[in-house]
Amino acid sequence: MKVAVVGATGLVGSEMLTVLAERNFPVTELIPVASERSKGKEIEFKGKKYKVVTASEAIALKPDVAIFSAGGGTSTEYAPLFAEAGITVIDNSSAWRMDPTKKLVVPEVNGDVLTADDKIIANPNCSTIQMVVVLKPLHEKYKIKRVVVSTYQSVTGTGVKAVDQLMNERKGIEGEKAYPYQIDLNVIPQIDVFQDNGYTKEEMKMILETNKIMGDDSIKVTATTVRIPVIGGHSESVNIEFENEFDLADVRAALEAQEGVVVVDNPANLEYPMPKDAHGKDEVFVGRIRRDETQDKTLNLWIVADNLRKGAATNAVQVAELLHSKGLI
Ligand code: A2P
Ligand code: 11C
Repeated sequence: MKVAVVGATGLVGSEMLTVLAERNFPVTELIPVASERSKGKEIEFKGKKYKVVTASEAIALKPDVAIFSAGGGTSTEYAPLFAEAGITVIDNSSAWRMDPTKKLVVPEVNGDVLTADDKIIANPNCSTIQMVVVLKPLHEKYKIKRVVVSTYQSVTGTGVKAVDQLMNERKGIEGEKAYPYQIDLNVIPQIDVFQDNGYTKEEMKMILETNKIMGDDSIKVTATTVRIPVIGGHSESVNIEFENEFDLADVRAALEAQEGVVVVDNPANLEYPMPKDAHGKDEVFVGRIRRDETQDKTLNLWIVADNLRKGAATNAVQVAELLHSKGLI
């Protein structure tokens, strides 16, 4: 399989290379793609060195699949050009997610929607992915009516500049700022830009993408997304109201049986998921599973995942694995 990674020099792109190697995706030739600035730079993959090329050059090299994480602008411009050249695109940007003609895929949740006609496939937002993997088995069993989610998101979701801001602030060094405020020793209740309804774009992504992936617009979702001075992953406090009554032991069993989910929930031993433990892992971790005692048929839980892994690179590579196993690439 000839695989192009568009944005290979970026934070998510380099994680994609790690995940492709770790999961032994059958890469016969890697085509690392970045901007004109990085052209010719060498990238090492599985002990071999590959030269970075531009997006136009990559099309001419005819990869079987191209995984994009180079920002919405690059995806909007180049994904259609790759697709027209017969190259299947898996796109990690938000450019195509809500396009009704494009599939938005988390393999464990709705991998069955993929067909041979899908040439540009969208990878959801990180905070959405880790939540829907957990919601899926619970929706099947008890039918979800409403979800109230608050997030605690890692600075890696913003990119290298934000990681540098946090580290510089920690060391007392002046530098470039990714956020309008100090992030170290602080919490910023804004992720992405504000919309007319008072919600941020990140909050609207969690709402709209969840409905699309779950294939059910009747699920009501409300979200507050928050940036915290953490690196290893995103955390989410999630309150879920069901149509039907549940049993806590059955909820736990359903989550334990869910592919891609690991239950870490043992309060007696102070065991619960934390971003420092999720860092570098492909799974979604869930804990603090308990009844909301203020309302019937309602559950509280805590979800943590590495946003650069399952929230981005791992999910994209899993989509590629699924396409490959279905013979679609
Ligand atoms: P470059 O390193 O040459 O700027 P991040 O998300 O960490 O900011 O990374 C963005 C990634 O997208 C980088 O690999 C960057 O390459 C790449 N990129 C930016 N613009 C383009 C473009 N026009 N074509 C291909 N890759 C691009
Ligand atoms: C964050 N969720 O943590 C964002 C990053 O739509 O893929 C990913 C944005 C996206 O800041």
